[in-house]
Amino acid sequence: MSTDFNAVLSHFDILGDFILAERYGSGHINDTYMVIFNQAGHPVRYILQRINTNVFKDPVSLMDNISRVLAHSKEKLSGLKDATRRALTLVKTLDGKMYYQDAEGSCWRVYLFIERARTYDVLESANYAYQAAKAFGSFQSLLADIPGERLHETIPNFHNTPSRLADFDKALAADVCGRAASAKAEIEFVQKWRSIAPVLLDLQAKGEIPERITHNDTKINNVMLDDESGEAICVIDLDTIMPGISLYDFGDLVRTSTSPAAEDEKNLDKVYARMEMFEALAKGFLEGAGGCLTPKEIEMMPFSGMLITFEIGVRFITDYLEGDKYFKVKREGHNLDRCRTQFKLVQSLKDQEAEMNKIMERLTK
Ligand code: ADP
Ligand code: GN1
Ligand code: MG
Repeated sequence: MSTDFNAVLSHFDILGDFILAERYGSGHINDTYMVIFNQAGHPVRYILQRINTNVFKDPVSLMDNISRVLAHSKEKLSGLKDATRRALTLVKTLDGKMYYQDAEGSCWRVYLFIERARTYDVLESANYAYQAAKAFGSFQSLLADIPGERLHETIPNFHNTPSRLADFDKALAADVCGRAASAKAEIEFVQKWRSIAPVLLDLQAKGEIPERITHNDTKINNVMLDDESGEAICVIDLDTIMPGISLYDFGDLVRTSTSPAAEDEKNLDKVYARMEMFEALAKGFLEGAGGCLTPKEIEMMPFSGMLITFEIGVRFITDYLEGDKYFKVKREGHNLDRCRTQFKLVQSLKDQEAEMNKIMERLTK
């Protein structure tokens, strides 16, 4: 069914005349559109998103988290030049709400468009990796003193790797699409590696690593880099901000920035972990977090890259087995291709574990 964008946008407090809306970005979850309004003769862009309520079942709590995080960010940025490029800004609806729910039940939100900056799906420069990790590290320290109650868990057990494995086991046993036979090697990989799943949660349960407020989706295309300076100016995609472990955020940076290949690359020879990227990420994250990480958290940074890459690989193969119900797919076998790159990267990280530990020693002495 085609969307009447003019009608949806008429509920938001935006000046001028609607010109166009087009699909934007490469996120796997929400429907994102770049929209243009004519304001006094100038084209002004906004980001319009339909929240994926199949994934985020409670949009009220979700938007409550985001509003609180953004209010806190704005307070910390107050007085800084360019504050509206350094944190997302929600455009309210005409009746003062943070999102609009249409007659079909779809939930829509609008952000100011951050101009003269962009996201990358694959990184080429170690400086960008450093910048991005520094931004996510300082984002985590920014969240440390958010006032009020504990944030809502927008997706319960989001980074609970054992629970992701339990979902995989169920999907494999059911094999509803008859696809298990085409993923034999990947299924074997899961079985071989599954013992790493509880490591971080066990450390947390023993009190050896703390709960923090984390972003939980620090995929490299969830931070905007300034076109001119290359500085990571704005952390975006705030839907999964909730209590977590700092290593989830570092691990996902390793997953999405160390390989020179796309997440869905078919030629696995192109997928491997670049140690200069790992080093840049570790340096940036340590600096950004501003000394708030504990020795145990720092020690586990190399491991976290393997764990999160494994976990997302497990989620991709689970979705493949279940018939591509969660992640957006563009081709046959897309989720299996994604799973394969993840497992190849896990192995490459494992092969270079000693090197990663040496890098950490160098950075922390
Ligand atoms: P998803 O949850 O589907 O990944 P995102 O919130 O990450 O959705 O948005 C998808 C893409 O849209 C981002 O990777 C980024 O390129 C672009 N984007 C999102 N918000 C903005 C913004 N405020 N200004 C400019 N581009 C944005
Ligand atoms: C999804 O929304 P996006 O594309 O930034 C997913 C992440 C996965 C990632 C894999 C809410 O992230 O958890 O790691 O795809 N987001 C959600 O690329 O499930
Ligand atoms: Mg995203």
